[in-house]
Amino acid sequence: MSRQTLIIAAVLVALAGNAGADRGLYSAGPLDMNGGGTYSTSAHYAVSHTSGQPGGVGPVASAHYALDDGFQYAAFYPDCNANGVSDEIDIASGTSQDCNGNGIPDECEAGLGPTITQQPLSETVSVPRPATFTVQAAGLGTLSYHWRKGGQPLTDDGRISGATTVTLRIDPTWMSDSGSYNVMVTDDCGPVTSTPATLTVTACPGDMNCDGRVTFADIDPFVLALTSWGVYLQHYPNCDIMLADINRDGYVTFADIDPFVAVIGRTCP
Ligand SMILES: [Ca+2]
Ligand SMILES: [Ca+2]
Ligand SMILES: [Ca+2]
Ligand SMILES: [Ca+2]
Repeated sequence: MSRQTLIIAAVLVALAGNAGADRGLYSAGPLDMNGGGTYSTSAHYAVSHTSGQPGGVGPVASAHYALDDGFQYAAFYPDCNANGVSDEIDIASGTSQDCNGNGIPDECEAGLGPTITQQPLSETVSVPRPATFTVQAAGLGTLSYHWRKGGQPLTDDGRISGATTVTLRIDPTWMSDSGSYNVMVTDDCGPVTSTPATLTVTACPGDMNCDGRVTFADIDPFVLALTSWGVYLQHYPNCDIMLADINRDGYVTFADIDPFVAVIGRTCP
């Protein structure tokens, strides 16, 4: 075998990046890519490094080796994460994760995680009618969901259900539920976040307790809104004091009393 450098790809890929373990007996396959060498494809050769540690910068790195007869070659191997170690060894040793099993370390892949096939849609509801958001997604393994409002994770309570399912439901709604919602969907390869959907909760003027109707029960909160702004907010934090601005002049004043009386008995849309 003449002393020259060949490029060896496949057979020695698994050797690269692990200097101590590289020494040993290997079969050299049909590797004479420049045609200059002749050697047995069945013989075994002792392998040793000739240029120190394998190294290089991704996506491909190389290591130089010598066979026991002094034959030189370089082994090239995928090194997408540029750590000087074969990506195959990275994955086998647990240095890198390969959630989708395609042999490429996760840190080298963009767009991992589920695909959202149906984004949640914005919605407008009249208080206290229920609101729902739904998402559909596909991914690897078991999918999990977590809905968020304004980026803050939601948890199920007396009004909110399905916070960790495909469908979020808020029943009854409050005016304070208005805002931006999205859902984080996670599969074996990690999370993705849906586009935001806006919930708009409306109420009709005069519905001072936000129960969906204007009745005698709204008189006391109307008076509170008129006389004691702070006490109203304290008692009806999830409603809207500006619902007392029946004449829509931007202020809650005595001028709203007559229009308020006129809407008592009204059913909101
Ligand atoms: Ca690597
Ligand atoms: Ca992968
Ligand atoms: Ca009411
Ligand atoms: Ca007014």
